[in-house]
Amino acid sequence: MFGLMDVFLKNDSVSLQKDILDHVEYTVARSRFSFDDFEAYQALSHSIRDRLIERWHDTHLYVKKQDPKRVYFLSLEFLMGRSMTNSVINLGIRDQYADALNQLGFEFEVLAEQEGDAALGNGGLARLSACLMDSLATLDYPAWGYGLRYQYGLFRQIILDGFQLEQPDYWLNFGNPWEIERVHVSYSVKFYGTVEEEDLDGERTKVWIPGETVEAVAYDNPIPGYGTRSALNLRLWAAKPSDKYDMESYNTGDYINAIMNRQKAETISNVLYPDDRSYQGKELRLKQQYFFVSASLQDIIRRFKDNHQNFDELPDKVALQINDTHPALAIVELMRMLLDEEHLDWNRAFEITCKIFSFTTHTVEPGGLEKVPVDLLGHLLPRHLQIIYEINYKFMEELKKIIGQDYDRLSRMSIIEEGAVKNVRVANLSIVCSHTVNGVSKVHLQLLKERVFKDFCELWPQKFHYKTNGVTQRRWVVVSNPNLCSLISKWLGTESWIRNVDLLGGLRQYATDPDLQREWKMAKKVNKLRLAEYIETLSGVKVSLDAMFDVQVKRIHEYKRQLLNILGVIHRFDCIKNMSASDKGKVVPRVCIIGGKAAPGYDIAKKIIKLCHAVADKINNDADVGDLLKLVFIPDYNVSVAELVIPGSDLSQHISTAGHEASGTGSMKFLMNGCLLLATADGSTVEIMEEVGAENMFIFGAKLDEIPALREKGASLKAPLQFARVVRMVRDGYFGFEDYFKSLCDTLEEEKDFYLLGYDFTSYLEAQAAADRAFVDQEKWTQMSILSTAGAGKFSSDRTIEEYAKHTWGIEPCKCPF
Ligand code: 26M
Repeated sequence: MFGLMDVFLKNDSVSLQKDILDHVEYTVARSRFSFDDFEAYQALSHSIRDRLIERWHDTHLYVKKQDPKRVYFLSLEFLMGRSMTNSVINLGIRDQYADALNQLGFEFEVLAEQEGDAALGNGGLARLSACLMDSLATLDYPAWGYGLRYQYGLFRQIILDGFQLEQPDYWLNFGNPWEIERVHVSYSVKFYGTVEEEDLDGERTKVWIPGETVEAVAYDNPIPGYGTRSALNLRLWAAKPSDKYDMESYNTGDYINAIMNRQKAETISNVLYPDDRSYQGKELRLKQQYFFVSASLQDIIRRFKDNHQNFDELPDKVALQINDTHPALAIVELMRMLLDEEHLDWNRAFEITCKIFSFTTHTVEPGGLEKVPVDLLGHLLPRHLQIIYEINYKFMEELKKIIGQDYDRLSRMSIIEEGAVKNVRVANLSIVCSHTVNGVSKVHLQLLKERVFKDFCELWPQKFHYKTNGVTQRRWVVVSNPNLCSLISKWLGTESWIRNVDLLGGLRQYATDPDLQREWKMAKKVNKLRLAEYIETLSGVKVSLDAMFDVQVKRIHEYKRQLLNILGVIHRFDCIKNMSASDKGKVVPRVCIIGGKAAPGYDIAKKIIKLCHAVADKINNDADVGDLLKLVFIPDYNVSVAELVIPGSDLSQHISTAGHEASGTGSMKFLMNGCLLLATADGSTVEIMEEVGAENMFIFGAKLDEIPALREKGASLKAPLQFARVVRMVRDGYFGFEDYFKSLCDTLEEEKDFYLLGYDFTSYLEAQAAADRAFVDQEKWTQMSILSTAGAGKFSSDRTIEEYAKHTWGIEPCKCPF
């Protein structure tokens, strides 16, 4: 007889070595006596994957038996980054693997660099999904993630002569050992066609006769929790041609064309759309959304039906979270399944649906909300459009009873937008059919109430909440900053903070301890060295480790104000150029680092990238300036680049115009890594100030409640002379490309300066000067740095998930006992 422990894979160094060599020979099919780093990475990842699968099976069997209520997290985007280091850390076998590899003559860190970066998402929303999955697994919640398996992830950013070029990210080129293809888990997804009425047992029912069928095949990605055997599943769907329905085309004899047509099916999951409003209303995007939603719901309902017959129990077993409006068709699809396939009556179907769905919005501007042209939706999904109209009709009738004949308000709240082009307002649909709607920070909820969803918040105040975003300390400290990680554990006397991040607060008492300060500075230095080497290889710019590393990395957007940062750098450059030699001695040396992608069609954002390069060219080659100021652009910012950049930063900037960043999560990663924040009181920064204390940050800029009046004043707001001067330098061609930068400079004209760069410039420079003064006093700086990490506890996604679980989903942990 086997004992239970004997059936598990062994994790001692000798077993791991054998295991890796077996995978070299049988999985990678190379000789165990001769294989290179990449082959070693492949073998290693398969060995790790085996251990993931083991836990994942155990979790599934156990959860299936317990049959608790589960949450299904639906998102069109997940930014997972690399999996290998995260997996061995969460499995708790990193040291054993490092050891085994050393014996074989390899180094774990070197092999980890072989892995590509899974970038199936754009930015904040997508990385949040990944962090939430890590927390769900770590906290043993019964949960699944659902998404799309794009063959092309977010474009790779290449910089040529300072201009951004986009290149396809065919990330599956070298295989993906972290996924398991499930050819037998597949569902038919239907599109187009017509709706007809049929008699069913004497009742008239609607029947959708679809015109196209595509197969959705599951690819499973195990998500291991930390310090637990739980491993969750992230199921991503890929589109494949359907064999079932194209008999006819074969029979017509047009064999070649029939084959060619099959290829079209695969385009559905081919490419991730870059975040860009101009892609709204595109048929393929809508097809992606429905494809994803339909496959996921078929899977979820099949699982429910395994051991339940009565759909009234569905809300006790299933919670569906929709990540922004992108998966909102899930609501309509569930209605369709309950009505047309399960034959529930309307009221019962609608009541069940509303108990299941909850909706997170990540948007701050009413104009940014998703719309789908009615014609497009009716063409692609005729039955769904009928259901949407019916939901809206009933909603409007109810609403009239409550608010009377206020037609302006009724038309604002309608799910259908009337006009030259009729649109479905996807957010309105999501609000009407969800039991809970949440924003992603405290001020975001305020914006929802005052601006984005004013009418709905007044109608259903109890429906609206906020869940402040968080990030996982496993990825953002333990994986990416091992030096700081061991330092924290040493001083707290425990590693428990990795699962219970509130313990970080325990660092406060040592913030002025000279020993901790020394070790803290040393850890930062090592990380800065790593970053400096990276910068030098990328751009050839040598940077001094004594300089303050000042970093702004995030998607390029006008509201995020990378331009304010660059103008600040120009100002600093200008000051240094005009300084006496003795004053120069007092300048705090800076390395200004900017990185991020611009959406391919976002012209102004692309000009900001070019400006950054043009300014960098000038500054970095100026002998008067030398090491006092450097500007570098880090190309192709993604999760793995973030893992390198964030730990090596001294200062980080989060400088959106107040009221424009729903939350912001980058700031939280920097905070955990002991970087000081230079920020506006926007999004989650407001809550960071509550935790860390504004005295330990550099806060500047117009406040949220001042913005409307400032915009009103418009042209009468005089931007400071310093601002006019730096803008002039760009305009007059001091950095070249005069014509090209003209439209960028035009956005800063007084009456057009929507994001208030001119107004905020003075206080921005003051905040920068305060950062300089603080940096001179290294003891003070290090203390602030320690206090930043100590105050980061609230911003763990573990806290976020606990809040969702308790208040939104009503789910309990379900922990496998062995
Ligand atoms: C739109 C149209 C076509 C294709 C893609 C899109 C699209 C994709 C992603 C639009 C928006 C997308 O993401 C928005 C986003 O990332 N929002 C950010 O969400 C973070 C997590 O809540 C917040 O911290 C940020 O403040 C918010 O900007």
